[in-house]
Amino acid sequence: MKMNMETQWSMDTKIIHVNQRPDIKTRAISHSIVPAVAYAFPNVESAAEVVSGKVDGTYYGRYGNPTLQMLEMKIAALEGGEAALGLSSGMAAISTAFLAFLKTGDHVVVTKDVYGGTFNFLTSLAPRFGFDFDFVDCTKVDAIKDSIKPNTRAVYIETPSNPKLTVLDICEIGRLCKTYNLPLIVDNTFMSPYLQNPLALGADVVVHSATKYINGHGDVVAGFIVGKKDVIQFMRKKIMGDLGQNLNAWESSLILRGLKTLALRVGRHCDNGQAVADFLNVHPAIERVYYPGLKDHPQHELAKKQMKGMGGIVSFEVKGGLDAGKKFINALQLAMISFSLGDPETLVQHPATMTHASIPHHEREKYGITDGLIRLSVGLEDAVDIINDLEQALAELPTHIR
Ligand code: LCS
Repeated sequence: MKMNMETQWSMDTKIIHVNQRPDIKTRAISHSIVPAVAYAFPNVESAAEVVSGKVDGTYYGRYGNPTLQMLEMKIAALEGGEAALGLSSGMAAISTAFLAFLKTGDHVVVTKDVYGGTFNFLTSLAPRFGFDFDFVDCTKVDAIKDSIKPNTRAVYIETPSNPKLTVLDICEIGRLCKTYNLPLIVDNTFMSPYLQNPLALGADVVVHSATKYINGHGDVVAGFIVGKKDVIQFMRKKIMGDLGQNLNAWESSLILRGLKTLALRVGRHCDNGQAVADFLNVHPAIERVYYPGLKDHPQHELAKKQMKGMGGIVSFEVKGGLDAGKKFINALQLAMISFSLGDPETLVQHPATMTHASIPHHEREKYGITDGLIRLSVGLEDAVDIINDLEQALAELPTHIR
């Protein structure tokens, strides 16, 4: 009997081929876009089977479409999960994951290093839905243990974190969660499924902003949740479907196209990220650099164990604080001042006034998001050009700090 080669495919091959076959009718190799909202059934019984989830299929655009379905199957396979749910944004994925596990009176432990939008959701919306949360230093597993209450229903982490690149031990936190029977939810946006697979390390649910590396071209806002089939089905039917945060076929198609080059893009992001971090780390005008690929990063050894590469995000502080930081950012010529990350273009931003501005100043300081912190999403350009741009902008700073 012939061996099934698919089970032996490497990640690079899977990214291109997994769960994606030529169209049966047209033999087209690239996916087709099916924007239909409604689907016809041969009889009432078969419609009921699809609606109830007994049989896989599409029946109404708010719950999915065939183009998205192909993409969901790919994302599930790349993350090593049973099923995936595509949604209209990363925040839709994150809020759906919280709402699926938490109801009035419940509590969730959340890493203190989270994306500003996640912080915002918890601090502004969670109280209105009646569930409680604690932001905890999840680099210390004992701190997580101490914060678990009788009404705790989930643990939520982001690793590496935005924007400080704190790396958390998914295996260790996963083990703790198992002993307390709590689901562990991991935001894997900074890594993409190419560099880290939290489910294999002991997490129960993975969330992504696909707006970033998964699509990778800065032209789609989207999110994914990956986990067990019954959990994903509940989220699709009872949360996403009711809130109406579906992802349409056009955008699914763009992501399917962007995804094909994930391995190549992420590999280049990692190479460029390391080159930029190495350059900044020894530059006299730089106070400190946050990048897991640097030997002096506090979780460098863990990062090497848990991640296939160090990613393309480098955060740092220039000497001279806020004023010098702003002067430096404004002097950049290639890097563009922008909110997003994971795009082909190198993007720079100032978390205290941009992505994390919704977090009050005293809270930001507590989490190490200082006013002088700068985040660079290192793009796909030639590393030499990126570094030359940084160098010329640093040369604009007053001589006493460089
Ligand atoms: N998770 C992480 C780690 C993120 O960085 C973001 C967005 C999200 C979730 C939310 O995804 P979205 O809804 O935007 O698809 N991060 C952004 C950032 O750092 N700048 O602008 C958006």
